[in-house]
Order: sequence, then structure tokens, then C-alpha cells
Amino acid sequence: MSQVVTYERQGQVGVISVNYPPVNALSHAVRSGLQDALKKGESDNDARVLLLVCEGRTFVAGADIREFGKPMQEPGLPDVIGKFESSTKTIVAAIHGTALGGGLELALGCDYRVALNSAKVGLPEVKLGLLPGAGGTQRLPRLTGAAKALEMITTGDFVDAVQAREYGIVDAVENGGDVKAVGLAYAEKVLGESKPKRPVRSLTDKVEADKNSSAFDEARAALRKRSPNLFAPFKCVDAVEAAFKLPFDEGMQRERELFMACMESPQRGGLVHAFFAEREVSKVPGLDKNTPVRDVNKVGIIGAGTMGGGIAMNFANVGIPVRLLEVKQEAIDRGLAVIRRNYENSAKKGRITTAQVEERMALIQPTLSYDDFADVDLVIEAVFEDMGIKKQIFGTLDKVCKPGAILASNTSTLDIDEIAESTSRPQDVVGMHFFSPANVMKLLENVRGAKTADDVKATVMTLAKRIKKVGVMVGNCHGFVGNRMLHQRGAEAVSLVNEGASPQQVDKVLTDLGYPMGQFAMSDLAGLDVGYRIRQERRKAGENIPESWTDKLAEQNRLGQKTQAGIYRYEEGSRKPIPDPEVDALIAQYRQEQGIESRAISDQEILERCMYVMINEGAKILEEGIATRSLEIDVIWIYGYGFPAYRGGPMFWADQVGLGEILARVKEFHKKTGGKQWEPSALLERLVAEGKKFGDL
Ligand code: 3H9
Repeated sequence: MSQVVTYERQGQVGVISVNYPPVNALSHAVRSGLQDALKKGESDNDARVLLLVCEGRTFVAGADIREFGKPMQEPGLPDVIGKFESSTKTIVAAIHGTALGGGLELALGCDYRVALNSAKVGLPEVKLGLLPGAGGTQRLPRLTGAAKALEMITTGDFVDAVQAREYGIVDAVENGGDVKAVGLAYAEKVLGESKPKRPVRSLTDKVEADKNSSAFDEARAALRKRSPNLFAPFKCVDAVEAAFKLPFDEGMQRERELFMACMESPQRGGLVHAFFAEREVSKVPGLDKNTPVRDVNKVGIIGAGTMGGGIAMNFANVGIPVRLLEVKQEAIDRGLAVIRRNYENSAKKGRITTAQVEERMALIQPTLSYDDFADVDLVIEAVFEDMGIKKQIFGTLDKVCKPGAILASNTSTLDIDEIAESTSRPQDVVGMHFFSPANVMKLLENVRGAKTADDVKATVMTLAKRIKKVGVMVGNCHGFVGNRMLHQRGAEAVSLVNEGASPQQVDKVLTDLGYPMGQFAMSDLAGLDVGYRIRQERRKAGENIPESWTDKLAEQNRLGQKTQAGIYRYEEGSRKPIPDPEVDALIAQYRQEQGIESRAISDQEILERCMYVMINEGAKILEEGIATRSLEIDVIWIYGYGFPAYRGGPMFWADQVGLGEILARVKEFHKKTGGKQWEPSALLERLVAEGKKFGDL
């Protein structure tokens, strides 16, 4: 028998233990180990009941995702689970940590389930573009009925042990203790009470009751609204419905067909790439994983505007006290009022309690004086993009902050090294670029300066996890990774409009690709003054940036959603962009002034120009070492800009489109326009010449 699964007997209980760190995933070795251990248990005449339990931090957290896309090695998981269910012996599963996906399916193949109260269970396959493919869609509904099963399987969300008991998924919940001891006690109880074997497949009351339920059509209608572009959630509904319409074995067959369809869909490839990429980015190449981190127990934030306030909330949410600094009392009052409103809205939606609103507000202490930063461990500057002001602020921080305090800037574009030079401690200076709204968006782009100390880099990466963000470490250049690529897309989108496209046509192409909003709706959300100010800074620095129609809008105080008018117009209280004839007229006038003859532009041209310009820039970013791996760019775009995770990120997407095809078009656009943005990246050329992909780097 394989060592990852062992069998031993304790009294009258035969114990099957899985030990396959880190998360006891159901690799081939675990599946065959389970099968062998079961055989041992069945032939052990002194074992009157069997217990399945896991070592380490968790119960089985699912199929081994690393085996996806490779030839399946027997035994398959559905067969192993089938053997547990049809075993001659009654089997108890004892759950701790997270019983997820194939892990929960394995537990559902047992007769009874007991869980520690800290445990969670779920079928998160849909988040990987899949559906539960080892009986989960057939067994879970037999315990929970249609509505709960549909909710769990189509969202992939976990439920805690107490909820799981309410739903009928687990039979008992125990407070704390050692999971094996809890499992043994429950197994003894099964014996003591002579509880019968109870295979889930044989339970029929819930499926009979919900046979004609409207829940399936309702679930499909909700999905058409929530995630119309996703493939797997609809297949999840089909599979669950089969549990109610077909006998168990036929339902299992239907589940298999639907599972294979998901497995083969490109969305599964994209989502699995995104899953691993999110975990890989936390391992920074060149940064020893044992690098010590600095203590961060108190944070100072400069600027109580939209960004500063959002950033403050992240720390208060995890119990870290914040000193929030502004220059004027009104600004601080306004900032705190916005934070309070955000928290109260969360409380209204039931996400936090009213007591938590007060606790979090109490953690955010306002101040008008830098002297209050004397004892903070980290300062994040979040004022607007003006190098002069930032240098002044960092000069002051250098004077007031204690030695070893980390001095971070939330700049979205400016040179971290230049900011660092205004202090006597550039080793403590780093970029921490949050994305708007900072309390919601999961990305934290951490920017290393030339002199940033390793322990500062390690600290900000660890801190990202602590405040529940996905941290990505990048190098220093104008706009870093995300905004540098975004600027290219933005400029191209403006050029497309100059040439004849409408803002709404450009935006639709991007939303059809799966972005939650297009370039222009996003500019309106961020505020047109942001881009305007950046362009003005660059013009001041001597760059030749021609005036565009978006500058004109900003100068007319059409700043986007916040003024209810920008590139689109907005009705009171609504965020829905409405095309505005006034803007069309302004664009037409701009074209006339520039002598541009408007032409019809195809959606395909918009897609290619908006995306390929980004891919070419992304390749240059890799070439320069600003990002070290293409998956960093993917994660930045998924978590910072809403790039559809089911396409795996822009660089993964480019690999699917084909780098040869992209390079050919980049060259054509370069020939046509001579634009620097279309100068082909040397890396892109090399990869195409070698027949390789970004993913091969
Ligand atoms: C499935 O079950 C299909 C079946 O229905 C049908 C089959 C026929 N496989 O997230 P962490 C690795 S689909 C392989 O940092 P945490 C992960 O890459 C599966 N590896 O820890 C990382 O490795 P590394 C359904 C896995 O404590 C390490 O474990 N299940 C798997 O923050 C630690 O992970 C899921 O979708 C896996 N299944 O969170 C569950 N899971 O150290 C996916 C994790 O080398 N997993 N790894 O970077 C999770 O949601 C979280 O990892 C979990 C732990 C909550 C378990």
C-alpha cells in the first residue's frame, strides 16, 4: 500500500488516514492508496466500522489540480468513491480544515460525517471552470434538496460546519479537539447505537420532493444575469437537475459527460492557470522565502480621499490601527464620513455587524500632524500624482518616522527611486499601489525601488496576504506593470475614436471579451482628472503628448461619474454609462479640427489594437525584467483591471491566440502608424522565432 494512505485498527474501528501535504489532494497515489486501505479495512474482521480521517492542516481539499490535462491513471475518483459507498462496512468521515471538491465528494461517499466546528465544506469546482465530477452533483442534492445544492455548486462558495449540519451535509459538529479523536468517538457511537449503513445514493426523499421544482430554471435565469459568458455554471445546473430527473446511475453518467465537456473547455484552462498564478506570485524570484519581515502593528496613511480612505479600511478590517492624515479638518471629516458610509452600507447588506462598524471606525484615528507618525511601522502616502508634493512628503516622513519604518507610496505611475531620493533611507522606501476602489479590488502591486531592502519587499508581500490582497512584486518604471499596459490600451482606444469608432463601440468590444467595463466607462469611474493630471505632468516634463478630446472633457469639468458627466453621462444615483450626443459632437468637432476623415472601424480591428498593443507592451515589460514571469502580468490584470479570469490573463490569452499571429499584426500596425507602441518587442520576436509561448519562459 502507498504510504500516503495508511490503515490501522484502533479497538473496533479500522482507521484509514490520508497524509499527502499540503492539502491531501487526490493524486493518483492517494486514490490508489484509498482503494488499498479500504480493501484492508474490509478484510479486517476485527474492524466493525471504518473511519476516514486526514493528517495535517486539512481534510482532502479536492482532486489534484496538477493532474488536469494529463492522461488519467486508474483508479478514477468516482470509482474509488463508489467503492466506499458500496463497501460492506459502515464508514465515518471526520472532517477538519476544508473538505472541498473531490474531498467533499469522498466524504459524501461515506455513510456518516462528523466535522470540527472550525471546518468548512464546499464544491468549488465551478471556480476552476468545472463541475463536481465525482458524484457531488448527484449526492449533495440528496442531502440538501435542490435550492441549497444549486447555490453551493454554482457559486462554489464554502459553508461552515454549523451551516453544513443545518443543510444536512454533516451529521454532527464537535467543538475543537483532535479530529482523529473526534472521529473515533463518533465511530464508537455509530457502533454503540447500531446505526445502519446509509449510502447517500439510496436517499430519495429530497429528490422526490424537489422533482418539479422551479429552482433549476430560476438558477439558469440568475446565471444569465450574473455570469452569461461562463460555461461551467450552466453545466452545473444541468448536472444537478439530472439528480432529480434520472435514477442515480444515469445521473452519474450525465454528470461525467458534463464534467468532460467542462474539462475540455478553454475556460477551464484559463481558470486553472489563474488559480496557480495567484499562488505563484507570492513566491518572488530572487527573494529568499525565509527573509525576515518587519513588524507592522500600526499604519499611517497620508490622504483621506478615495484612495487613502479605501486603503485605511483594509487595515482596520483586519484589526490594524491606522493614523489617517490630512492637511485640513474638512478633508478629514469628509474622508471619515465616506469610510463610515461604506461600512454602514456593508452592515446593511449583512456583511458586517453594526458593532464591527464602530470597532473599525475606532481603529482609524484622524490627525492633522505628522508628529503622530512617530510610532507607526508603515506609512502609505496616497495624495495625488505630483512628484514635487510627494518628494516634500517623503522628506518630512524621513524626519518624523522612527528608524526602520517602511515608507510606501501609493503612486500609480511615478518613479519610486526619485521619491526615495528625497529621504536619507531609500532602503525603506517601496511602492504599494492599491487599485480603486481600494477596499474592494484584490490587487496590490508592490513596487521595488533600486535600493529597497529585501526585508521591506518581504514585509509588503506578507502584508498583502494579511489584508487579504493578492500581492505582486514588480520593478520600477512609469506606470509599473498594470498602468503602463493600460496607458497603451487607453491611447489606442482614444486613437480608434479619433479615427471613427464611438466610445461605446470600443467599450462593447472589451466587455464582449469579458471585461466588466470598457476603457471609457473605466476612465469615467476613475475620474478623467486622473489621466488629465498625469498627461499634464508628462507634458511639463517635456513629453510631446498632443491634446485630445478627453483633455477637453476634463477642462469642461466633465470628470466622469463623480460629476455625472464624462465620456458618458450618468443619471442621478446611477453608475450606468449613457452615450451622450454632446460628447459625440465634441468628438466630431475634434476630428474636424484635426482634419481627420472618420471611417467605419470593425470590431476585430478594435479588439486587435486594444489587446495586441497591451501584449506587445507586456512583452517589453518582461524583456526589461519589470515583471519576471508572464503570470505576474496575468494576475495583475485579473485582480486589478477585471480581465476575465476564465481567459487566464492577457498573456495567457495571447498564448492561446498565437504569438505568431499577434506579432504579424503588431508589425502591420507599426508599418502603418510608425508609433513607438507598435515597435515589436524583441522578446515577442524571439519567442515567435523559437516557436515558444510566454508560458514557456
Ligand atoms: C475537483 O475536486 C474535481 C472533482 O470534483 C472531480 C474529479 C474527477 N490540487 O491556496 P494555498 C496547493 S477540482 C493541487 O496557498 P490556503 C496550492 O497550489 C478541485 N494542489 O493555501 C499551494 O501549493 P504551493 C476542487 C493544490 O491555505 C498549496 O496547495 N478543490 C490544491 O490559502 C497551498 O494552497 C479546489 O478547488 C489542489 N486541489 O488554501 C480547492 N489545492 O504551496 C482549491 C491547493 O506549491 N484549493 N493546492 O503554492 C483551495 O481553495 C485552497 O488551496 C485551500 C487552502 C482552501 C485548500
